[in-house]
Amino acid sequence: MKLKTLLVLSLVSLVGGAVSPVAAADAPREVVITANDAMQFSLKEITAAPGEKITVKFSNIGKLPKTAMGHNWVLVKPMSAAELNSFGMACMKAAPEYIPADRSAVIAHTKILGGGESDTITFTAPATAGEYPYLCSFPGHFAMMKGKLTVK
Ligand SMILES: [Cu+2]
Repeated sequence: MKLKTLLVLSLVSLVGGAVSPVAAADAPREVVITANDAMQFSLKEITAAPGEKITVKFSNIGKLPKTAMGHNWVLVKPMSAAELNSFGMACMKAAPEYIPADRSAVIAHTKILGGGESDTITFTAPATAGEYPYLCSFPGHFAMMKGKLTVK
């Protein structure tokens, strides 16, 4: 009898331990992304649930100034590689933040950051499942600095 009680208690504590504390429904999930002087994002793939609130904590961990090696994080609507290329070209002409005046394709973006700077943004993931590209739109970077947010 005592053993049985003990077993039940251990089971309860096991189950309790396996369940991590659930964040409040409205609290955004935090995603940390860094970029460096070698033009690399630390994260190339992010997965989100449709409509999930996400906070991106983006940091440029490089040493170079923003005029030489600025980085941002720009999330866009689903598009082909050719369209993404055109978007990147349009960004190049949009100094100093490198976000085109026509923002219809832009879902969310951070500021352009120099070495040691960071920016935090919160956005709502699209309600439609799909692959949403992200890139750094600083001139010459998007070929190397890109990734995707998969909504499913
Ligand atoms: Cu960059």
